[in-house]
Amino acid sequence: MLKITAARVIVTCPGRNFVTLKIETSDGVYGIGDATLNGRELAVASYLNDHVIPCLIGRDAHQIEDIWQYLYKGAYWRRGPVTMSAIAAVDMALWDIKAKVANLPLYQLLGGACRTGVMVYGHANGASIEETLDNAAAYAEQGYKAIRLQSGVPGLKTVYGVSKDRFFYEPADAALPSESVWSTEKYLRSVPPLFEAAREKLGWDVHLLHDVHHRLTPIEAGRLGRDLEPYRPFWMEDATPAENQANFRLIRQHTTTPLAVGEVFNSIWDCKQLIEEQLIDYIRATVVHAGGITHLRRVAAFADMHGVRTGCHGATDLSPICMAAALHFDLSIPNFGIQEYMRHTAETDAVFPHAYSFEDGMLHPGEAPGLGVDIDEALAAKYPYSRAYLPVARREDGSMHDW
Ligand code: KDG
Ligand code: MG
Repeated sequence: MLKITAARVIVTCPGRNFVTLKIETSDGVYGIGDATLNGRELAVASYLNDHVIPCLIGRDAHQIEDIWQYLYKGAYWRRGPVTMSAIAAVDMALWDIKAKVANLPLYQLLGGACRTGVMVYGHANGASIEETLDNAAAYAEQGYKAIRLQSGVPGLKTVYGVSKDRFFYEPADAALPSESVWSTEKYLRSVPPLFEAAREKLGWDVHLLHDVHHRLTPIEAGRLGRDLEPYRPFWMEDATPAENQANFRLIRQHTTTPLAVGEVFNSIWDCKQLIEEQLIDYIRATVVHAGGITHLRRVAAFADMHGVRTGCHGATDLSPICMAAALHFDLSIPNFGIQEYMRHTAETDAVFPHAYSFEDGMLHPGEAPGLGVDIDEALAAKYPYSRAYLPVARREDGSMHDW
């Protein structure tokens, strides 16, 4: 038995907040897991400290599935982002430990590599179409095979997905949520010209993606998807809020643009109908918010039966630990589609030294045993938690809009 002897939560803010769980074992091997839930970080830290860690001490670190079931079924209160992020952190740390004990990179324990690397997409954005496409051209020059395009909307001061920096994007930018004004009409007019200009400038050999960020109704999303069809986007993401999974039937009836959804999902039950009825093409649930590697593998296997591929969320609020976990997962499953890759800042990379690397539009998790990522606790301690929230959106008449 490999006994769990200690576990602790490390909260750090090297440019943005991250929550990390570190689990130690009787033979000295430790594992780490990401528990970051953007804007609700301390809720997960408390869930782990106050309710999970006391139940872990003394258990066998090798019993990953049993511990997952124990934390999921045993708590009585199932699902939800706080619970599932906490379970995910435990799960990642335990897989890290198991692979370190085996002296293998984690993907080998997950069945070995199905591909040579993981195709990623980068984020190009700008205040205008021209600026966005200059940015996209810079990504293409760096070897990216897939690029997400978000552009400022004429008539709106700020828009989701458009940052101040060319290569770093951090949407949680204020100690209390800032307010932005939203107009669906203005937005819908702005996206097709962006994609038309993108194909003219970038050609047809690069995948182009777009994130709607839940801002449209199903019929509006159907119209946008249809308008984008001539430019063959790789996907239209989060077209409409997905609490009501049946909403996607309406979008599907109106467009052949591939649909991706699920970065806010935390359970297979959030996407059961979407996958079963083949209402989507890519499932975006990710390791940290969807119950860890153990649960995400279940989601991927179910998706594979229905012709749905993965496209894991990979924004800056998912720590390098989650990125490493996602890459091992991506490399090992048959129905991988694409992986989002928003680069972290140099400060974040220094706190989380990692073995994964980017080359020619692809990421590879590297060959270090375990997840191949560590946390420099002394450095992490120099960056105390600093509350930061995503902005909220209101329509031009002042009413709240979907994020
Ligand atoms: O925490 C929220 C961000 O991760 C999200 O706004 C980023 O939509 C996003 C994306 O696709 O990366
Ligand atoms: Mg998104």
